[in-house]
Amino acid sequence: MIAGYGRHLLVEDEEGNEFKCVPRGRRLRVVCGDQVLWIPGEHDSPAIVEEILPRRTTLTRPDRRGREEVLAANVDQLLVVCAPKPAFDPFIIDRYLVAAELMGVDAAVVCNKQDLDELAEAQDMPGICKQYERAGYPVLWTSAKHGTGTEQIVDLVKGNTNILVGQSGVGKSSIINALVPAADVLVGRLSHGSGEGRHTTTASMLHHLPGGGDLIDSPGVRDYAPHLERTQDLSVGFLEFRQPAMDCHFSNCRHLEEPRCAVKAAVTLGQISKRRYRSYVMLTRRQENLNQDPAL
Ligand SMILES: Nc1nc2c(ncn2[C@@H]2O[C@H](COP(=O)(O)OP(=O)(O)OP(=O)(O)O)[C@@H](O)[C@H]2O)c(=O)[nH]1
Ligand SMILES: [Mg+2]
Ligand SMILES: [Zn+2]
Repeated sequence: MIAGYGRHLLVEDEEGNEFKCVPRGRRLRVVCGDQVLWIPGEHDSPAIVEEILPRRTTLTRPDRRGREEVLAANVDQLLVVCAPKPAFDPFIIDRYLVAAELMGVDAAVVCNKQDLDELAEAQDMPGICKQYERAGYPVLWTSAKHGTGTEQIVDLVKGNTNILVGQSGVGKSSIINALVPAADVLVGRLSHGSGEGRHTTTASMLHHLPGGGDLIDSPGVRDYAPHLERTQDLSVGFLEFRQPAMDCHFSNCRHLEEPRCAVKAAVTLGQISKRRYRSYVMLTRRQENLNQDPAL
């Protein structure tokens, strides 16, 4: 499935022909990236999606009632886009990276709008993004406006399915337009008052890149957290904790109040960023609160 607007789906067959489809029944929730079984419609009616094939990976978030909502399926890599404007928010990046680790897929950070570099320095964006590099993630510096740095994205996405995620207004759709000229996706200005994005993209859409690989444009968020299971070990979501965690005194150490914790020692020594550790603690508290309030 390459795009969906409510019950109106756009499905592509193996030859690349696109078909308008509707799902069979109300319960079938098809998402971008899904592989589906479908049958042609009779006369002028749309084709019908009968079944969703098993999903290799799912990108999720909790819905309003705290249940798992799938945002996209079968992606191999998350490209987390950030920018100096709208206001840089590294906690959102951290949470997408946790989602990638829990999904078992690759992730990279794309720092867009580098043509606005004087703002970037003011907001500590370069320093924080270099920490992601130290943690083990590829970090790309791009300007979708000038088309600079975007060729690194081409290399990174070759041969697999990727999704652009991040705050509204950071330039996800602009990156698509820079890489797929024929796409001509609508981009939106930031709002004058708040400087936030305006949620211009309202549905995910998959694009084929001329150089190979698929790239899904997704609607921007104000905040993001993956759907969490109560018992999940969230420290696996922080790549740079893994090595030191092997030296914790307790093998089931959660790196919170436990004595002789090698992760906390690495934070004290400056080998792990304090901000990333705080982010881990915040997400762990959120998981603990799930028992009291499933809507969190
Ligand atoms: N200066 C500058 N502006 C950019 C760059 N990339 C995008 N923009 C601008 O940022 C604004 C938002 O861009 P979009 O591509 O719509 O952002 P988005 O992430 O797709 O936003 P949503 O669809 O709301 O999630 C537009 O005014 C773009 O022209 C860039 O590299 N430099
Ligand atoms: Mg967009
Ligand atoms: Zn520990």
